Amino acid sequence: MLTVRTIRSFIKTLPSSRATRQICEPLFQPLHARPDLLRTMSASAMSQRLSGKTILITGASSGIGRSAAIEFARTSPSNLKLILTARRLDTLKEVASEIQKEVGDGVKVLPVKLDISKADEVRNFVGNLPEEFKQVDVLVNNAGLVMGMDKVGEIDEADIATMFNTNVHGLINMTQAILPIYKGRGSEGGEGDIINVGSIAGREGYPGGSIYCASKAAVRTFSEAMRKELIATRIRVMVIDPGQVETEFSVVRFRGDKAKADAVYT
Ligand code: 8X3
Repeated sequence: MLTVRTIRSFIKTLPSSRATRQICEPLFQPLHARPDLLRTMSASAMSQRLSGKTILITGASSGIGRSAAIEFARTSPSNLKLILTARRLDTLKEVASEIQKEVGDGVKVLPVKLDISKADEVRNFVGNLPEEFKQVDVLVNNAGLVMGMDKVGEIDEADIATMFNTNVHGLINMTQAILPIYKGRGSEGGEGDIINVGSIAGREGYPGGSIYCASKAAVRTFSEAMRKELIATRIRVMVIDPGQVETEFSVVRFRGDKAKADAVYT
């Protein structure tokens, strides 16, 4: 039998030239010493696992949502469906054509105008999807926002409603809209992935961020409870808690004041 040991013994019999060493040595390095190889192996495993899947990303017109859409497309460029939602349809269409330009027709992109803070829009969302996009496999609950830096006692009621309606109610409503699809799949109580975008702010509150922090804490505990409810199924619930990421997040927080927003990241 051809084993690593026999190959090694054979290599030892070769004249020890620099060229021989250069070719043979990398073959026997432990995997952790070969990040390039590891990257290639895991990229192709990921690509295989994503192949044929339908991925739904909310808040996909900018920031983390947009980048996630592009990365999914790059990872599985030959057989993937992406449903991208956001309030700005024009921007979504730009993201869609950017993806199509980069990876070609192997990725089918469906841009859908959706304000997840509006319960009725979310309620009608799945029913209005074209048949070929209805079998969602991965839901990325990314849409979320922050308004202002006001301290408790001075926070505008409308801002509280906007943040909770989007970050919490919207995420919960979208999850409830998609779960029946997952539960109807497979023989183990359901199958599918839910990736909720939380925040480091949901783990520790900061002054001027009380409502946003509370909304992200809600995402975290909602997800924890749901994960326990679904533990016996093949429905996986994940939460990602990013820290500061330079996106339109702060521009929205400061109501369009770009200078103030930029100052957050410097
Ligand atoms: C955003 C994190 O710290 O900018 O989710 O509020 S932070």
